[in-house]
Amino acid sequence: MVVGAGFGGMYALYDLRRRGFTVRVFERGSGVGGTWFWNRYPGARCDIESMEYSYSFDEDLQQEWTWSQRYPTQPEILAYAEHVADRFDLRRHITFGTGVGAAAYDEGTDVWRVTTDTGEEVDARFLVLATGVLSATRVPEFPGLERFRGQLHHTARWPVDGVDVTGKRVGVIGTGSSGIQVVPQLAADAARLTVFQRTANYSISAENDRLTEEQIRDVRADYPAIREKARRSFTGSTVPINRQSALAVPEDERRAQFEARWKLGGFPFLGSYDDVMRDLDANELAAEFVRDKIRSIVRDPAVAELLTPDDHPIGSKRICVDTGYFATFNRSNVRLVSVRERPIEEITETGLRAGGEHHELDVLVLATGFDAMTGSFTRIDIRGRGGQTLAAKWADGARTYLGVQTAGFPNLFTLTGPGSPAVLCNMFLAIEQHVDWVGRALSTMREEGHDVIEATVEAEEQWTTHVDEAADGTLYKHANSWYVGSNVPGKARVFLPYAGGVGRYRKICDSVAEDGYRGFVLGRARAGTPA
Ligand code: NA7
Repeated sequence: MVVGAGFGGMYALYDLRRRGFTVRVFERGSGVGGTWFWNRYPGARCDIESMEYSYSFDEDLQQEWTWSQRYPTQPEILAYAEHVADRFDLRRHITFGTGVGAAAYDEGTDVWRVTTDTGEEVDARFLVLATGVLSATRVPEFPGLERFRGQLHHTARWPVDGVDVTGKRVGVIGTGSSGIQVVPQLAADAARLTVFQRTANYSISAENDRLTEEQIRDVRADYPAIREKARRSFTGSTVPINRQSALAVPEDERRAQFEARWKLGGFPFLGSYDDVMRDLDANELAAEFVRDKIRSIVRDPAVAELLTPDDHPIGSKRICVDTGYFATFNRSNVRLVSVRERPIEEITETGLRAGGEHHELDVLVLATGFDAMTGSFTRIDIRGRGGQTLAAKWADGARTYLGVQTAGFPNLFTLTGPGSPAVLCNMFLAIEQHVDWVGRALSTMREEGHDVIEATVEAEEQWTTHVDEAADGTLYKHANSWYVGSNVPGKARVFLPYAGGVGRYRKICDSVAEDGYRGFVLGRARAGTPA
């Protein structure tokens, strides 16, 4: 059984089915696409380039699908998901509109007993959670939220029919990637837009453009090599990192380099120099360059100062990639309200009170993020050996072996789970690698007469230590962010993804498989395969 029909679940279905397994998928949405099914807010766009942010498993697919822009929009990515579902005839094995509420491992039969929120009970030998890394939405407990009589929308639950804000007074809480993308779009239509910012964020202009026929042709001609290079790389991307140190070059040269990368747009800015993501002094030079850009774009110096990040290294939170975000604050209908020193006090029937002032609102948009990387797993009542819940096991921080399994939960696979590179690389690459690994493991087990696989506690402990050490060499721990779970009150502060490099991670996973699944115990189930 596979839970979720986003890009992870779709490829798991495709791969496991072609290996001859009987697969059933449950998806709570009414269609495929996962993240891109739910995040329909205006301006939603991927921050990875389209020709890389796509499946590589089928050569005809990657040759025939044509992306229109460098950074794909949500509608285009969703259209791609739907195309893949049709092309590979995936829908007949997906039950839509059905979430999985609970799953319990029966130690007597080595079977997962799964209960859906429509009341169905299904047994499965293997349970693959493809529930997404940024899918469990987070709504802060603002006093009075339930009283609000206007329209209330989380960016990741945006209505399919859209929201008409023409002539309306709109408030946005949150200035992460979602807030930064939605703000310019809402500002264009709303009568008044008020942005409630707690933490100023770095954002790099996307410099998005339409892809030319020549660009598409060049990538297609070289696709296999480009994909392979990405798989073996550190970041999962083919964008070159300048191997010089930012500290080793004269100031004018450094400025020219930052300027060139700024013009290139998006993530490549962080690769301006080799040490931007590793050395605080080098990082500060890049950060100051971006702060200067903000000051030069935003006309009101007081607003510019509020928008200028000062409490974390650039890139230590997921960098934002925007289209016209900072310039939006030059519009006369847009106001920035800092809720850093004086937090949001309450939501009222007609708006929001912050800093002693009441803001009248017709529409309130929550761009307040997700319980990332673990929330979509722990929100399901998953019980492994001895009835232990996954939520309880991970209460002090997620512990996994390779991010793909956790001890005490046999035959349960967490696709792109905590302890795997996941969000630190192109998600398609992460998904394909995990699904291929799981599929190969199940095929090998079938050949060898095994049907139970479980990570050992020792392997899990070693891997968890390794994940923690890998993060120590980076700047990620210097920020409060969803990478470390600090955006969710009460969540253990643990750096969740594996920061040791995508290529290295792949090699480790391959060597574990080649070594007879080192760190896993393989065995025979106590009862036959469930029907
Ligand atoms: P993020 O990046 O987690 O951003 C959430 C935003 O919401 C962030 O600015 C938060 O401020 C703000 N927030 C959260 N709670 C509050 C309260 N109580 N008061 C005021 N402001 C609040 O989520 P996104 O959806 O934007 O992006 C998630 C990822 O999706 C992104 O990184 C990309 O990879 C795609 P804070 O920074 O915590 O002060």
